[in-house]
Amino acid sequence: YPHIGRIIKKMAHLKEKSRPFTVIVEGNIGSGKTTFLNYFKKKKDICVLAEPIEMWRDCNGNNLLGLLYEDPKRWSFTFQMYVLLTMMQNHTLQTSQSVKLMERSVYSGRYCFIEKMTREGFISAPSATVIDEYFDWILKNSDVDVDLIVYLRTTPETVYKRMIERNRQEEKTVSFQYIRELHEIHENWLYHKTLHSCPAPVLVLDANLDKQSIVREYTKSESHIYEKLA
Ligand code: DGT
Repeated sequence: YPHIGRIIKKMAHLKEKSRPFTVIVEGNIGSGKTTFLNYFKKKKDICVLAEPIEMWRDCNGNNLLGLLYEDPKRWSFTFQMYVLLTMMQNHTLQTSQSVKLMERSVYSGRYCFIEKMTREGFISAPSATVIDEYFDWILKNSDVDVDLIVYLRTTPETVYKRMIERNRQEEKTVSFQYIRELHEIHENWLYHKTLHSCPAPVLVLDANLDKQSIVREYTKSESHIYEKLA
């Protein structure tokens, strides 16, 4: 039945075309992902999806982010499963706009945070297996494909200072060592490419700059994004 093969191919092609050009913005805690997203919010034809942090802070009245930092051993698994769900909701959200710009992704959930928590022993081996089964199922069965990763690259010192200054209640217990290790994981994943696989090409931006100069750095990503709007 060669014609069935042709129809399937055509459908796959149409499906491919109906997905917006999808960009995920990654980087350590405090690397400026929100500022980057806000810059693009003013642009036309871009669907900007911020990280669902407010959902993590209020899951039917429960502050999962707060619980996570209070008692990581007890709450990491619960928190990460919820992160994966809320990220999936952003990945699969339908939009008629040509570009979707997302803060973080199921990929950094798995490759950075779950990685870190498993290494720390906050997620036990059996629980990590459940997460991996779930994550693999997501990759195989849902459209979480991305076209470009913008990596906001920083030093751990810079982001630690920013995190202290912004004074988010839940992050009071986050140590410099935690930030440094998360930095190494991001570096190995997106810069040295020695950890896990990259789901798309990576554009690296210097995100150590202050608010005045950072916009110039952000504009470097515009040509990559705007050619998709043409
Ligand atoms: P920005 O705009 O670059 O300053 O971004 P942040 O720092 O607001 O956003 P992000 O995603 O780096 O971190 C928000 C908080 O949520 C932070 O305390 C780390 C935590 N977080 C984010 N994603 C995950 C995750 O998948 N697992 C864990 N354990 N924590 C996460």
